[in-house]
Amino acid sequence: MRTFSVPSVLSVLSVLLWSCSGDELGLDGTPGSYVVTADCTGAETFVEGMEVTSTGGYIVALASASPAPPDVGDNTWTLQIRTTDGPATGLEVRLRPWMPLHGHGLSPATYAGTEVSDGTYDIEMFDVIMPGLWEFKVEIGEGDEAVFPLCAAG
Ligand SMILES: [Cu+2]
Repeated sequence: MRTFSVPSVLSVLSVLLWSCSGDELGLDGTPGSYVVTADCTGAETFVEGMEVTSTGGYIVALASASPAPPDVGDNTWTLQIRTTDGPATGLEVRLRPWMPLHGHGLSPATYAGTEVSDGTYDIEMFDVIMPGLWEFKVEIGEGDEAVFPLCAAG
């Protein structure tokens, strides 16, 4: 049986926790136990149906999210996209989650939207890997995006 000294285990944990910079570390009161605190500065409050206007002028509504609000783990979203004339059909839609504080996204980087009815797009399941502020970028075609900055509390 192998044994590990407490200091060596702690130093390995520290390296792991620090390897994704931007998290605040703090003792939770238990010796040798660390808590990663999610930094959600800049996030908007999640509201089902919340809307963002894309750079190209589409109105993108986050019609439903599971879980709600979005959180660490598997997430599924339904978007409703429209213009002032009505539902926007036939769009190429994908979601690109991005963690601005750490400069990384997910793997795979994007998640396709499938139009299930006029202007309604289901986003394939995506797995949010860590807590904190995420910029959920809805990309429409090329060069048009709407960004939902939301907190994954973890
Ligand atoms: Cu990160």
